[in-house]
Amino acid sequence: MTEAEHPLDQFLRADRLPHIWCPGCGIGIAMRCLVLALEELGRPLDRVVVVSGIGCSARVAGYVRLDGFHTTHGRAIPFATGLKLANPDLTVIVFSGDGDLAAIGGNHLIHAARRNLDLTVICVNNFIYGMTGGQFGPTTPLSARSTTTPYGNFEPPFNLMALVAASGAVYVARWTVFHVRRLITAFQEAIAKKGFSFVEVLSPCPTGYLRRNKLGEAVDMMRYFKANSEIRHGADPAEVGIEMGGKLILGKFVDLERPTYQERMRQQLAAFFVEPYVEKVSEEVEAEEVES
Ligand SMILES: Cc1ncc(C[n+]2csc(CCOP(=O)(O)OP(=O)(O)O)c2C)c(N)n1
Ligand code: SF4
Repeated sequence: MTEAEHPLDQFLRADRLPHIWCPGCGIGIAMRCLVLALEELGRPLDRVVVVSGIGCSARVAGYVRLDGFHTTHGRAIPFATGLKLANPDLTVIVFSGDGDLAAIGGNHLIHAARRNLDLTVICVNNFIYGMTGGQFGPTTPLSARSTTTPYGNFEPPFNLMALVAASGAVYVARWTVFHVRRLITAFQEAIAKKGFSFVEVLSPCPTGYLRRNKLGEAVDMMRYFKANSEIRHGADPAEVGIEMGGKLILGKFVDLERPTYQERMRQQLAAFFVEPYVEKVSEEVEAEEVES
């Protein structure tokens, strides 16, 4: 098979390859799951946008052959919000790291969930700041070593599932890069979901996390994911925190309906303004396009 015949050619910017990821890094698996999810969903690709912040995970926005914004550190969600509000017909996917989304970008994360913006956020959680050399962050488990916690982390980490669920997300799920089929399905469900959906993807960072914690190679982490995962759909998000060396609770924890930011905005403004000051719902736009 030549390079030109690669089955994912349609989805990848070959001119941006080779990628920057270390051998054994899990981000590429997560990216592959995303493009397979998009392929199976069959959404028109010219209406799908991937937005990222900065980090190893964030590189995905530049590698996929879709409209993409590789934005500033922590600010993927504000850029994505602007895109969605300006063009409600777009499918807007944020793909970034745990540090980007939950540390510097943590405020944007909780408020996007509270507003129930119609976005899908895919968060690669490798428990560390990979790109900048393995500093600890808000998802680093207690006692884990990093370049900035050489004697072990003593800051309690965020349980991202509880954080986004409590903030108002309507779809909340966690898988690992070992569970590829489940991950593809979760991405499809999250993308199809109207409102704020969040998928946490546990992934090995052999360079910044595994080595420093003497956890072996990437394949050892995959074995760990396989042996220590328990699928518990519908589990209370507050009960699925991650501990160093502990059991990983995976599954779909939240899947509910509530009005999106734009639905509430339309409803509220329609009482005061007339078109074109009130945004049209996409079915109306499509109906007009067909008529004209
Ligand atoms: C405003 C700003 N602060 C800090 C940085 C440095 N920086 C770049 S990526 C990064 C963290 C990346 O970690 P994460 O989001 O977990 O992604 P990973 O590299 O692990 O995939 C940091 C702190 C930056 N680029 N901009
Ligand atoms: S530093 Fe870690 S997260 Fe970054 S590419 Fe290497 S293995 Fe992946």
